[in-house]
Amino acid sequence: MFETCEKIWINAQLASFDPTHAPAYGLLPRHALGIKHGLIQCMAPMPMFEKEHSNLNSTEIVDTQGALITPGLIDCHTHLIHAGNRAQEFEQRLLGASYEQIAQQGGGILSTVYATRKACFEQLVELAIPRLKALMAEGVTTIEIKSGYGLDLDSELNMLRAARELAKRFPVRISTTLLGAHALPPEYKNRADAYIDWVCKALIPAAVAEKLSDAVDVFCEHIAFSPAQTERVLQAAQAYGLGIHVHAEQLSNQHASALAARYQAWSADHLEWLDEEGVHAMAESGTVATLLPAAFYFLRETKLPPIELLRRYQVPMAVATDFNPGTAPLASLRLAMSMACTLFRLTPEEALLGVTRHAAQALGLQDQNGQLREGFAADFIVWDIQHPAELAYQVGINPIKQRVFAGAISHA
Ligand code: DI6
Ligand code: FE
Repeated sequence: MFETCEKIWINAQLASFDPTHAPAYGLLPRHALGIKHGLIQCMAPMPMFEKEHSNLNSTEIVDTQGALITPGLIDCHTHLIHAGNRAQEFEQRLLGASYEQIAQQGGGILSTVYATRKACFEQLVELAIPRLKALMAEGVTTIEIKSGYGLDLDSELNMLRAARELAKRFPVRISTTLLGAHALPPEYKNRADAYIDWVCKALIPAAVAEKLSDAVDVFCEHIAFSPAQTERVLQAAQAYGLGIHVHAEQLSNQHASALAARYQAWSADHLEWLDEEGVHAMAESGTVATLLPAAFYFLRETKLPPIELLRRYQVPMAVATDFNPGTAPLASLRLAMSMACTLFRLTPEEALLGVTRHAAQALGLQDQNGQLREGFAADFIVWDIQHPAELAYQVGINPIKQRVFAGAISHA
């Protein structure tokens, strides 16, 4: 079993998140984990490893001395690529303006659009690097990145190209999402249907032709796009075989989650205003509920997503940063996990599932990421902690011993 591995981590506690292992967190005490060709090749209890040990003289062995290993963390909803920042808007909101008021007056998302359109490809990449490094440093190995601050052909495609470029320059997996329907660009003022037409007939095909997007997203909201407009984008996404995410039920109940479920969306995201019908529809379609507690926190929202209903219907819950310059200037998935626990009352196990197995499912990667399992990607973190709950509990301490991406140690 172990003799063909390139490298073996031994004396580890594995928080596998594999649902076939019964105990909480899929915990496997005192195990060895071997990798080959960037994949997990073998996982077995230490006595089994010890039996084979004498035949392993050329294999590299890392003694973790009882450390905990989890899958690499997955941030399944970010707007990592953009220019500019909105600190002044943060200030305006604290002086009493609402997010909707600022958006209706032409600020909000559009102010980031103006800044992003001015930036060239290389600037977009450079601006994203510190954000990416912050996430990677705390154990993130897969990140979803959306467009949506370009809203014209060149700027949208440039955002996606910049996102793809990050995966070439850094040891990280990037899943890209075309969010052309994020806001109405000024050129299309009062012509939202014409803009949606253009998104479906020009923007999506162009992104597909360059293989720039893995999925499509829409901001379905009274300040953005209607359910009917959202549905047209989902139809186009489906026709091109792309994954689907929807920004749903963030500020009001538009029944966007049920709509997303009708299109077998990978995820519906935010969900503060989600109702039982929507939860039921998501359960039926296997759509992941991606919770974004940082946006809730920064907007000082009070309406909580229906966690109890999501549990009752067994809808998988993911947790992400939503890193963006408006509602979630937060480059810490660990803090998002803590917020999911303290603000939304997820258990630490739910929060961790939300950044591993369920986050992988939200990106259509459930067969290769988000679990420690033979045949899955060798993306994992060796932590200097005793119990996985510590990762949701403690903030501001980074207990990473090793970050392993596709089998290679990339941070020690
Ligand atoms: N909902 C959000 O929270 C972000 N996008 C969205 O549709 C906010 C984006 C921004 O304000 O820049
Ligand atoms: Fe978002």
